[in-house]
Amino acid sequence: MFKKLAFLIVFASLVLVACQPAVPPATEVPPVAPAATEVPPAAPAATEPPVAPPAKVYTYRDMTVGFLQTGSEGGWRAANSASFKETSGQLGLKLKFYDSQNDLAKQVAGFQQFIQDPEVNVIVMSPLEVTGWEQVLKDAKAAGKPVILSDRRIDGFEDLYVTFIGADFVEEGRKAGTEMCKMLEGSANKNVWELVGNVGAAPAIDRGTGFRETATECGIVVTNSQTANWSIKEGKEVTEAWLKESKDVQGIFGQNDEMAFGAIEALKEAGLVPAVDVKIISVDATAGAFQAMLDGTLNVTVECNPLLAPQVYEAALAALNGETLPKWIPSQEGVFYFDDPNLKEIAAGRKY
Ligand code: GYE
Repeated sequence: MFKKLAFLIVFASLVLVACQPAVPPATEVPPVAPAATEVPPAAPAATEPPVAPPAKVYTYRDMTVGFLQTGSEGGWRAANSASFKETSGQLGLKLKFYDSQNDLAKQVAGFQQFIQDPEVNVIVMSPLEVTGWEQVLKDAKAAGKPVILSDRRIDGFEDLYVTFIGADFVEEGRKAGTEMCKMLEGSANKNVWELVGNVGAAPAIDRGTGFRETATECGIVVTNSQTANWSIKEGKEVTEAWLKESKDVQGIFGQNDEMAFGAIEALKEAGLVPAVDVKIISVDATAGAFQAMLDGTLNVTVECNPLLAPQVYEAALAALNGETLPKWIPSQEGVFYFDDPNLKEIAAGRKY
């Protein structure tokens, strides 16, 4: 009986299996491979450092620039400030513009303000003087805020700022010296008076160095040199004072256009003919200098380009994105002459 029963059970189960759909032998179905992107990365071997998430890629819209301007001392500075304000709008970045009113202590205070300001993520400065920046540069670095020097260099501490974008002031001075030599060729006396920018400023120091380098090669003697703080008024006053002492001057070197304009006024009032009796060279090549050349009262102007903002903002963005930049990005500049037959057209095409 038991045997019959056991036979029936085995026979029944064989029948049932046979009736089951044929199950392929279980092939190991790999787990549904998650979409390739879903394959979780193999956990890095314990030795590999965790992969840092990709760094934020900054755009101009992420940039808030704290800009420390020197002040508003003349045509060049006005064009430079306008370049920063207009270009920031075009690029869609936020600009915090600080006017240091040509006061070094105010400029340092503004710098500290931008270090503390949580919105500001990059600092741009046109340094009034070449020294006095060590502490604030160190503080900015500690705060993770890149610093870019615009227009004027400082002495040392290259490791504390990203780059300097601006002119070769020594070369500007050399150009002025070379041109003064040409104009005083054959002159019995070559006495030249120099109107200097604000004391301690890179362009004031370097233009003087460059001028002497080339001017002394043709026997020029700088018989008077004094600061006139980039201004027409002081340029006139200083020249008037010198003229009271002596009129034995064959050339005047104005380290910027405005001081040269002041000298022109003083010469006229002293009965001398500017650009004829006394040759005059300036630096900047602003619109006012072109007008003075067209009027025949200024002989030569050496260009110093104030439209630096596009290059500065480009460097600021690169710095925020961790790029390394050359320590100096020089601006391109020319020399312009009052006797250039195309002067009128050139003047008409100028942006500043
Ligand atoms: O020559 C002068 C201005 O820093 C290059 O500053 C600039 C100088 C410029 O006051 O006009």
